[in-house]
Amino acid sequence: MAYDPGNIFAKILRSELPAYKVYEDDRVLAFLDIMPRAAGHVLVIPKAPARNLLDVAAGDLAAVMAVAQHIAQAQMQVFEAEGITLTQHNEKAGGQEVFHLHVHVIPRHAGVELRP
Ligand code: IU
Repeated sequence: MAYDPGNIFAKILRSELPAYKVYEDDRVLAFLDIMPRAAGHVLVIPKAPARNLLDVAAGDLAAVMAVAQHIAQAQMQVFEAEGITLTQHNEKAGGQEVFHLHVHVIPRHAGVELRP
């Protein structure tokens, strides 16, 4: 499937829409999810266009995952998390709603369910 540059995260990358950024480098942006499934829910995205896991360049995927690891380590401290959940959806049938690759990094606490 083709990449649509009109997607919401592409607009955030172009600063056409605001986001609460928590990390940025030349290849990756991380920001708070607007509808967090738990406090501190972060989305990590490549700056290069990629629809999802199926078309992302390997180097961009590696950069995204390295940042996801750093975010997870920070969440363990900042939110006193007891665990971290990563999720990543691909295509509509796979649960994807925004068609720019993103990895959800979600702090978890024992016995606390994710918000819907
Ligand atoms: P999904 O993996 O494509 O299903 O997740 C999309 C996420 O993008 C979802 O958690 C939304 O809350 C989030 N999001 C956002 O952070 N900002 C937005 O403007 C929109 C969606 I639209």
